[in-house]
Formats: sequence, C-alpha cells, structure tokens
Amino acid sequence: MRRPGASLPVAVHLLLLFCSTVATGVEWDQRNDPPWYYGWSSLSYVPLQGQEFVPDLDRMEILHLWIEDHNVDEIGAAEFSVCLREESIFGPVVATSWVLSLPEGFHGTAPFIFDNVSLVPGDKYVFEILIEPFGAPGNWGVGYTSSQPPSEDYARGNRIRDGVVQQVQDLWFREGVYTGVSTQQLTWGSIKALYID
Ligand SMILES: [Ca+2]
Ligand SMILES: [Ca+2]
Repeated sequence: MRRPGASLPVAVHLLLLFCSTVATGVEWDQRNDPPWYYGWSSLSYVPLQGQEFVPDLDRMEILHLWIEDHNVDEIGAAEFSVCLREESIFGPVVATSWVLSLPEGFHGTAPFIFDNVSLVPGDKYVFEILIEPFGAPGNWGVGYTSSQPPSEDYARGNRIRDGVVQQVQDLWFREGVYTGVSTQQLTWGSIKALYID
C-alpha cells in the first residue's frame, strides 16, 4: 500500500504509519458487507466501476472492498486505488486512496486508506476502483450483491459498471473512520488483524 506516487511495499508502509500513534479500531459508516456476495465483476477488462453512497459521518479514512484474482492459471499481481468523486462516477474528484498492491491469487477484503477526507453528510459520493495495469493478468474482479426489488441491499446508492448505474446491485463495501489511538507495541500480525480480514 502506498500514497499515490510512492513505491514502498505494503508492510513497510503500515509499519511507518503505525510507529508513533496507533489507531485501535474502525467506526464503519456506510456498508453492504454480508458474509457472502452474489457475483464478481472484472476490473481487469471493464472500466468505470464503483459504488454510490451517502455518508452520515463528515469524514472518511478507510474503505474495504472484496477483490479477487479470478484466474489461478494466469500469473500476475496488480495495483489498485480508489478515486472518490462527488455525485457521480464522472463527478469532481474529492480524494484518491493510497495505492494497494495485491499479489497473485489474492482473494479477500482489500483495505483502501484515505488521508482523512472531509465529506458532507447527506451528499452523494461515488467511489471508482482503478486497476493498474488495465487488462492486468489474472482477470481481477470485485464482489457485489444483488437484490430483488423492493428490497435493496444498500438503499442509498447502487453499483456502477462501465459508467452505468446498476439498479438492483451494490458492491460489497464498508467505509468509515479510525477510532482511538494507542502507544502499544504492535506486531505485524496484530496490524493485519486490525485492518485486513
Ligand atoms: Ca492469477
Ligand atoms: Ca442499492
């Protein structure tokens, strides 16, 4: 994971991040994170993918998405980031997450970190998932859920695929802020337990 433009490996970045003060938990705001997902959508080959949401909190520091490498026969890591936009996937950019490098074969909760983004509670935002390189080997995908109207998995927005809102689908996601600080000595294992399921 790295800030845009930097290139240190994930472990080094997390250790640097937590060497002085340590966030001890996360308060989730908006979420659609059941213990299953309906399907996955290729990030490697379909652009302009994301999710609308309307926050209750006035800031955002972390976003979890379910990301998978869907071709075990094709070798390839990839780098991901999330671009937060106002109103639509074509709207003005509010912030961009640190870059997250995921290894060949990864599947699970991918944590995207933001530098304390200010949000307006009640306004609509859209996060767009970016993959580098586009067309990355392995056919990387993002998990989503699907519902039958009038029920809806996440009621304050919908999934976006190829720039088009998908009315009955939502990405598997949860976004929120860090809570509390500690000076406790953390191991790499305990850092992973906090931020990577
Ligand atoms: Ca692969
Ligand atoms: Ca929805």
